[in-house]
Amino acid sequence: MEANLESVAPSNIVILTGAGVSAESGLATFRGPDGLWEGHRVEDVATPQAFARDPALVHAFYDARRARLDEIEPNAAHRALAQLDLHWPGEFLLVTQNVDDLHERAGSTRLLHMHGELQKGWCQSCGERFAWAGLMGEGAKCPACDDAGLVRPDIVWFGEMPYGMDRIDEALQRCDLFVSIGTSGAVYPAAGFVQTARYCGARTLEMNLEPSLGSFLFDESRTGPAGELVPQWVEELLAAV
Ligand code: BV8
Repeated sequence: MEANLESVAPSNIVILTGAGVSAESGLATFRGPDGLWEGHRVEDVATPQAFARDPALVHAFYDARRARLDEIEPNAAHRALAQLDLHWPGEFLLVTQNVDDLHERAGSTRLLHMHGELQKGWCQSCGERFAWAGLMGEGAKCPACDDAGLVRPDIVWFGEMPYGMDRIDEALQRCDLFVSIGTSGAVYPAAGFVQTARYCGARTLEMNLEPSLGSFLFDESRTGPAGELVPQWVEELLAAV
């Protein structure tokens, strides 16, 4: 008698989050109604070419977003995911496309920022990466090599390789539940994770304010605000542990 997959509790979980999980904390998502990103076209602020063309604009864009972090708090979705991380006995990896620090501040530890972090810098002179809290601007000095003017935000821009891809692939191949939360499914390779998970036999669940571009790829799709859906789902899951 084959076990009904629905009744089998998952053991290894991979979760992918996007800008939608931070929306209820007050952070703008990337594709607002005007398609602009805080008033900018993505190609003007989130590519290496944009940085080479106008470093002052790109630094101002990231300095403003980094400063915003002091004004916001994690929301119920971040807190529920941190609780799941804390209490889940099996393998667990939260992969976020977000560059804010809300998952950490809610208590998540098994966490990977595949697109980098607002609160990190990267020296183009010595290659070191380091914590960065305040304004960076064009003349920032590297804390490792002291060179000034060659520090950039440690953010993965379009056309750059996301971080942790080997670890993510390994986790996707081992997971039996993949959950996507608050992402439009517009950006690769993150938008392709659901296909890898399905190919490796995992069940797939999407929770999003509206069906994403890849909704048809998910076994189950729940629509609504993450701040409501995620705590409900975590409660369901932990009740079965
Ligand atoms: C790569 C950091 C290859 C910046 C980001 C041509 C040339 C080069 C590459 C490409 C190319 N054509 C295509 C590509 C690939 C490209 C790509 O996918 N482009 C897209 C636009 C087609 N990808 C890349 O370039 C990636 N790198 O491919 O490298 C390579 C290979 C070898 C060697 C070198 C390189 C790198 C992509 C990373 C770019 N950086 N972020 C920053 O943050 O400042 S991406 C950016 O978009 C953010 O990280 C964001 O997370 C991500 C995706 O957006 P979402 O998170 O999904 O946000 P969005 O607003 O779109 O959606 C929010 C969703 O939430 C919505 O669905 C909404 O309904 C929902 N929502 C709203 N409120 C709520 C909610 N849900 C629940 N509750 C709510 N309350």
